[in-house]
Amino acid sequence: MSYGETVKKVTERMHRFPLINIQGVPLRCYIANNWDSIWAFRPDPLDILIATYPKAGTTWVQEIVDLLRHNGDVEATRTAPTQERFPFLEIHYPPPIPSGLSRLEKMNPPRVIKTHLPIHLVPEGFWENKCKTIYVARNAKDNLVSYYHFDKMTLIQPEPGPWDSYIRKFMNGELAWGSWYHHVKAYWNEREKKNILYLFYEDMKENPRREVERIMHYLDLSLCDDVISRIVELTSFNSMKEDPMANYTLMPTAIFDQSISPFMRKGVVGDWTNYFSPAQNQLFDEDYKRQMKDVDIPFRTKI
Ligand code: PPS
Repeated sequence: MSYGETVKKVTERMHRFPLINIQGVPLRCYIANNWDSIWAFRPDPLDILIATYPKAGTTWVQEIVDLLRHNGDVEATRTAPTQERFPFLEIHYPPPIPSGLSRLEKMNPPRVIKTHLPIHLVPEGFWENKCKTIYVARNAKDNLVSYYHFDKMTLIQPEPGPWDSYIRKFMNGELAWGSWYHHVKAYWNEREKKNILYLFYEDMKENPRREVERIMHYLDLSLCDDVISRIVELTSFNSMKEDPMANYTLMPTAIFDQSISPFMRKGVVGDWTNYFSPAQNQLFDEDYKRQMKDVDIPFRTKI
């Protein structure tokens, strides 16, 4: 099939897919309908898992990990776009776009695997095989703003609807991949037992070098100072925004319409202040206290 024919076929089959609950978690129907094969996936002990609630900094950490594993050699990492280099465990699309599982089958370990699944839906093999797992969390308000823009431009996600109702859907755990609150809490509670490196987007913005070094140590790597500096530079927001291998511009527009909102949108901490009205902020804060009362995770909404 020619590229043009593939694009046409893809475009015809894409639409805003409904969500279906899997164990209380709303997932795109294509993921839910393939749930058994996702759950049965067995990773290799050398595979690395990058787990996040959507829009928390996945792509950024993927790029850092890839460069760390290749000693900062950009020629070795910029060989393919993000979605090809880092198989997305649970993703399924209408054919002919390959699923995460089919990409995984074609790659040899160690693979750097992306997931947005909450921890109770991550296939057991990751924990049995003691795979290294990096979790990135982002403060709820910025995460929500980023997700809102993403849902506008991702033409296979449910329609985000008006901003006010979107906030409520977020608070109620009704968005794809479910509750942000449950997600960040469950990984937090398991981080020591499962040896998960738990990172914060805000820490990465505040001091990227420190966080790159933390990732490096967690992966049992040791790179020289110059290479670390180079990786910090290559994974800055501005560098990645310009890099077609990292900015998702090679994703079909039938899936990501970046004319609506770019994937690499702003990349800042505190953008939520441009969106929440005082009343929305108060409602959100009161609900946040209720939902997060059983845990003390040091989230920051400004740096
Ligand atoms: S996804 O679709 O869930 O995989 O998205 P994800 O990569 O988790 O999150 C996208 C947001 O992360 C921002 N981003 C970055 N911020 C700072 N520095 C770097 N290098 C970087 N790379 C990606 C991206 O801009 C999205 O956030 P917003 O707030 O929408 O800009």
